Amino acid sequence: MDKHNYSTPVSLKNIQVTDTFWKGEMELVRKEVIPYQWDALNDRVEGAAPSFCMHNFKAAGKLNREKKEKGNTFIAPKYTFRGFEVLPEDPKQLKDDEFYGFVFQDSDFSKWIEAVGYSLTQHPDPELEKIADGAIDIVCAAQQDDGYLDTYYILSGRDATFTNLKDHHELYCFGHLIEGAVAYFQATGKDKLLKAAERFADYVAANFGTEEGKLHGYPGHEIAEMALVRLYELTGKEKYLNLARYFVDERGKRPYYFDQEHPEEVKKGHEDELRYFYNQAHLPVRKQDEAFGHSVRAVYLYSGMADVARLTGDETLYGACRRLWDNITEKKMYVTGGIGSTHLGEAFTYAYDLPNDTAYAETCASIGLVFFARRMLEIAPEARYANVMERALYNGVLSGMALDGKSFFYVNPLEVLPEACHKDERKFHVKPVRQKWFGCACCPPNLARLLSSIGSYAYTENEDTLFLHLYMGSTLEKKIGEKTADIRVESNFPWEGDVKITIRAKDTGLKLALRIPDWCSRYELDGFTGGTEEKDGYLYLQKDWGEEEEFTLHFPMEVRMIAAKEAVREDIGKVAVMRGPVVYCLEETDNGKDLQKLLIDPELNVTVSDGNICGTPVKKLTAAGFRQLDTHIEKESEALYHVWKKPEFEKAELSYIPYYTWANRGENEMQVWTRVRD
Ligand code: FUB
Ligand code: ZN
Repeated sequence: MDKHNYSTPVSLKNIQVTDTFWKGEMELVRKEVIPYQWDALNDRVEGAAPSFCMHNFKAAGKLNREKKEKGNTFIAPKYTFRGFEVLPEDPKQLKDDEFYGFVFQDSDFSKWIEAVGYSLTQHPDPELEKIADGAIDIVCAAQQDDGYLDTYYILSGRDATFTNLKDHHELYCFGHLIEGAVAYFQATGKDKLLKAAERFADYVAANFGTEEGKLHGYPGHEIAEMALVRLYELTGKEKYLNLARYFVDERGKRPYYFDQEHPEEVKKGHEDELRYFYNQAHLPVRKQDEAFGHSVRAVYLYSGMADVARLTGDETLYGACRRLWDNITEKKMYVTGGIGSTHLGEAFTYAYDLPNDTAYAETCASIGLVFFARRMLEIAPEARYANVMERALYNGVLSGMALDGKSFFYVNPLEVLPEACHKDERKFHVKPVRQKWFGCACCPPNLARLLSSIGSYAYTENEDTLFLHLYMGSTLEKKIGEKTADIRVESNFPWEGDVKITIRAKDTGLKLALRIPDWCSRYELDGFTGGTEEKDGYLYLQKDWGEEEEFTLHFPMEVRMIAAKEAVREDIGKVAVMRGPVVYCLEETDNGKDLQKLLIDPELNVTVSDGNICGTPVKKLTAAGFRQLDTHIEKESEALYHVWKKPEFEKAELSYIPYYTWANRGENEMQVWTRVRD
């Protein structure tokens, strides 16, 4: 793929994020989320759904010890499942040799340790490191002599290992373990967990592949693909890349591997190509051009495909990634960067099906979209990827966490009527307030690992070029040959559109590629004296740098009314309001009840003001608008229907707040899409 322009994320060790916005999020993760999640993993959070995560590792470690002391006396317990969850008979009396919780509970630890690793690169913290080392000891004690490390099967019987790849998440937990281990090693240089992950990877590599005698399966929930690529990039061991490539290549081939595991699925009579779309295993990946099935699984797979395409130069695979990217972002993505519009299967549906009040838009899915975007950028710096990355980050991702970092959304609707969440079964998945924790707690630790590594999404680099995909205050070091360039970015994104860049890069030949956001119709570059060129939404700057130089970019943050394509039935006649990359919404607290009665003035008469939500500074918007009055029908005032009359309106001021800050002031109505008065 010579025609591409590869780059890789800048190591977090070479970036310090300094701005109030993202540094604030990282500090929340460090001070609130990481300690809170450690308590949650140990089931110490009063009133929160139990995790059982560390319990399971301890139980598996105990079994290991006993096996060594007394020989193998283990009898596999019989578990009672609810879905993929094992519940204790008495939650207050856990048995110290039994597994509880979802089959993928191990991954909660892995995501937590990954977040800890990233956080330590920005803020050394010996106390936290000590807790993390202790947790790693507990996890590693559970590892089997052959390298296997998944507590569900260790505790329920190893003879069943790899017998339900489709549903039981062994390879998902495996992938997360690698991600956590790599991050912790990169942050601390400590390799205990990394070695454990490698031993597990060696075990998986010895068991999977096209060779006779090996299993020809692949993960039911993807992530191992991109994790193995990370392990390969760290260790240089080809076998990990080969395993990632094998998982990508094998997926969806006929006869379906999952048919052997699940003959009952064949008997259900699904047409072949409908059978495994939930797992993106309905077709070989290179033949896929529409995003289907479970949305988190999908974007994790596409991220792994992009990684493999980048490292192997596989153009056909890259072509599939591009088609899938276009399909998602042109047909199946909310204005917030949310994806996966139905709770049934937490999945994508059909083109333009983007209901607002029953939306699923799982936080993890937007996070996965960010992963996919960054990987596409690593192949080719085209601003369309970074634009979506930014959209998802400031909206569908951040909405997943309360402003105090203490509660979380799994589902991110674009319209909420609290009564419906309580009384309408179709909307039970939509919560009107964030939850402390979840039995299936995939989203909170996923947020923690993304937010604490945000710098590696903002910047990628190749030999001589630094790509600025997102603007955030930070300082960076970039090596160019034997020389080092220092770059300082000062910005008050997303509230102000000015970005000041200071460069100390004399004799380095440093080039900069600055993304021009899709939300600004014009921009200005002040104080730069060298050569400039625009390509694929990036402004390339090149010059012989002096000792220290500074210049400024101005991206005007205009307020815009955004309309959806008419094919999106739910949004026709309505607009979402955006300022810069931030999507805004109306909340009942500021606008009264019955938000459906509000209309915005098409002239967009709007003022921007400084405000705060629960102490967090934000820009608020006030737009001229109207409230539709109830139609007055004499004698029939309680009638549900009446003969249509020209509606009447009164003037109203619409108070908008950033979407990601909604539901921080108690339970109330919210809406993103608002009607426009003709
Ligand atoms: O299956 C593991 C995780 O739980 C998925 O990634 C989430 O969507 C949730 O289903
Ligand atoms: Zn999730």
